[in-house]
Amino acid sequence: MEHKDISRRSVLKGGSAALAGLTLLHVTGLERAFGQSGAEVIPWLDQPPPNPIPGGVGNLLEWQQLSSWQTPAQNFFFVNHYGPPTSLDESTWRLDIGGLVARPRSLTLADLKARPRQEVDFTLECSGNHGFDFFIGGVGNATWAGARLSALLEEAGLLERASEVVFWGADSGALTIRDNPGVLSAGNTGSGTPDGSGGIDLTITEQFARSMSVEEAMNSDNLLCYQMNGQPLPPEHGFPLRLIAPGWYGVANVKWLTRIEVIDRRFTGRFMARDYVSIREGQRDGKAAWTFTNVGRARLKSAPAKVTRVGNRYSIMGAAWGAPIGGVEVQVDDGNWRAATVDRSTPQQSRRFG
Ligand SMILES: Nc1nc2c(c(=O)[nH]1)N[C@H]1C(S)=C(S)[C@@H](COP(=O)(O)O)O[C@H]1N2
Ligand SMILES: [Mo]
Repeated sequence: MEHKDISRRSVLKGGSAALAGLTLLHVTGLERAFGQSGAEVIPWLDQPPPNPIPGGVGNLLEWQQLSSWQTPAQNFFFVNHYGPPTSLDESTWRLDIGGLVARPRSLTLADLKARPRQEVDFTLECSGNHGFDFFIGGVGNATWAGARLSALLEEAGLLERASEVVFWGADSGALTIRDNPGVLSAGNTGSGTPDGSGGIDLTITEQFARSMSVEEAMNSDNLLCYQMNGQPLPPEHGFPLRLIAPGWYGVANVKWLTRIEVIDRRFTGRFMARDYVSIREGQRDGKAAWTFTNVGRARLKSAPAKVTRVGNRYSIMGAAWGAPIGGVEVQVDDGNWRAATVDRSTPQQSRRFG
């Protein structure tokens, strides 16, 4: 096969059942999964354009350099909406658990480390990955470790009317609440300034936050995570503590956690109700009807990572993640779909997420 015929659009198709995690796929046998010595990596013709927002998103995975199932922390992509917080000093940092709980808590990192340590292999992917030309490397696979969130929530004692758990990061930034001229919101005064056309702009400083229902938060897979690949969390990935919610898209995995707050209503902050909301047009009674979906649980995805050549033998290697993987088929251009060999020897998430 001529390598110029292989485009990244040759899709890998996944199935269901079995295990999750970043599962490696290989068309012609696993022994060369990451490329045999002497194998030549055939560069993709459709290289992504340069990253236009290097401050907000970076360290993107270079698929054709994939050489291990685990992404080293220093090569792990990051997405920072407000930039990393400047001063998170372990000696003064605390995790506060408050709101609708019987016993509010304020925990040090040592308190969290003294609890049973739980590990999980989890593929973290930004839900925006593949949504923009430059953004195809917003995914990585690591072994995360920390204390079980559910045990801490149980200790704090959720009050009966508790329905939602909010995870607050230490990072914050400016957010303009209403920037659409022409919208009149009666009674909206505060520090807002009339924009001259009936609308009112109000700029606030918002802290990064995401929420889950109590039921979702109590899932025993969720970690208050202080380690990545056996090392302390690096600053850009949330030191000293982040939420790791296996099965959820990146945005749910709040970094630089400082406060967990239990409330009795839906939390509608920026990253729940304004951003990370997908809008889809459908039909109802013959008319266009739009649905709004908050980004939540990850979907099954796959990607060809690299094509290598030894002599005139080509191998294709790729990955599938986001849901249990039953099987994978590969098609090169208009050729037949062919079954890929799925490497199940790589560490996998110990628990299926439901
Ligand atoms: N506090 C905080 N947590 C955050 C973010 C953020 O900007 N601030 N970005 C989220 C998004 S959108 C993604 S995709 C993941 C990325 O995690 P990483 O930067 O460790 O790869 O972190 C999530 N957690
Ligand atoms: Mo994200």
